[in-house]
Amino acid sequence: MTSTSSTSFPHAHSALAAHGWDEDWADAFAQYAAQGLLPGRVVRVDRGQCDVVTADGVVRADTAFVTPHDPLRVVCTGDWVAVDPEGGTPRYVRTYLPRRTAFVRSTSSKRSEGQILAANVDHAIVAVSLAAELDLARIERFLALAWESGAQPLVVLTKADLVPDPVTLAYLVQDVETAAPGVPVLSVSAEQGEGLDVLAAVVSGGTAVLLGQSGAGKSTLANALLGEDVMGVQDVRDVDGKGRHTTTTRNLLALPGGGVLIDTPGLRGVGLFDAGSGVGQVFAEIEELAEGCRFHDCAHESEPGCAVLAAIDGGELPGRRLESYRKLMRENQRIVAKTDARLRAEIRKEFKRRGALGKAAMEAKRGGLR
Ligand SMILES: Nc1nc2c(ncn2[C@@H]2O[C@H](COP(=O)(O)OP(=O)(O)OP(=O)(O)O)[C@@H](O)[C@H]2O)c(=O)[nH]1
Ligand SMILES: [Mg+2]
Ligand SMILES: [Zn+2]
Repeated sequence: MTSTSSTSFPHAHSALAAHGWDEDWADAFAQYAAQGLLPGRVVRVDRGQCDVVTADGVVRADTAFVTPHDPLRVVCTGDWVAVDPEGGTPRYVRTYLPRRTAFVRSTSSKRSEGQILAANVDHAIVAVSLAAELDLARIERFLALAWESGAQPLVVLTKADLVPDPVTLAYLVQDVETAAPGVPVLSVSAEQGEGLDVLAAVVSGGTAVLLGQSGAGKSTLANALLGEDVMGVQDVRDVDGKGRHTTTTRNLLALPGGGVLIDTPGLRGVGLFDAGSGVGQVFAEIEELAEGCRFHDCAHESEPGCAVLAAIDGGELPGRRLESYRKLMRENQRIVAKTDARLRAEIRKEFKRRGALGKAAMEAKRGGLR
């Protein structure tokens, strides 16, 4: 029988502590500890099963008991879970603890469904390769999801060794900064070890997730932070720097200097999923300016007294920012409307079903009286 004290903080095994276990998680887990279940953190998910790091080491566990229908309620990398204390392989995940943060994107533009990419993340690192031309709109999109997740975003410009001129590099960093208010922007070179100390300091506290396109250099960074080659890395093949999806699963790794890192497969695109407040944070300066518009529902198109347009005219706000803001806001509204429509349809169906049940029950009763 597992004693509950062995799973409660601060007596928890160092393997759990190294993976982010703290007093609050121990409190949230107390009810499951009382049932003799083991706490663990999901380090990888793979077709209905997952690897969970526990005080007894990594165990393989099946997720069948945990809500399989709602894609946002499936177990994902970074989750804290309760697993069976003993049994064969795989054991079972009985539940997961309420998430502190969750990085969610929409799976495709046709179906407004959310897909959860990582849970319980403190730092969302958007990795962007300096080997290709900067795409600020793409960075803004990633940042919207990052803010929405509840994590603190960070942009890491990788492969800085490919931009040998320091002045050019400084301009590139500045460009990204204008697209990322409130977000630290770092340039690093895993090749030359530059900027890695700063990044290591950021990720040494809490859990960080590496996001970005394939070939951005995420796994190379993960290896550099780990101090050993754990993640596979492959040469970028195409001339456009898009790479070829070397990493195929999301992997959670404990760092030697403290902190936890999740390396993810490259994302071709990230669709917004109910990320209205995230978009607002990415364009904080526009939302701030908008408070000075004459009309509170100003669309910043041609209205008189528009403070946003005035800022563009005055050269303080790049027109590109307003365009990008509009585009992401519109996209988000479409997704939200679609989700609402789907929810409404589901509720209607549920009412109909209940209505039918009620009618059947009434008829059965009448039949019984007859
Ligand atoms: N010059 C240079 N190349 C780098 C640097 N970091 C990574 N690369 C190269 O970029 C290519 C892709 O790196 P990966 O780390 O596999 O990229 P990834 O983001 O993990 O890619 P996916 O797993 O497909 O998402 C490899 O050829 C790396 O050697 C760097 O600092 N400088
Ligand atoms: Mg990779
Ligand atoms: Zn306006």
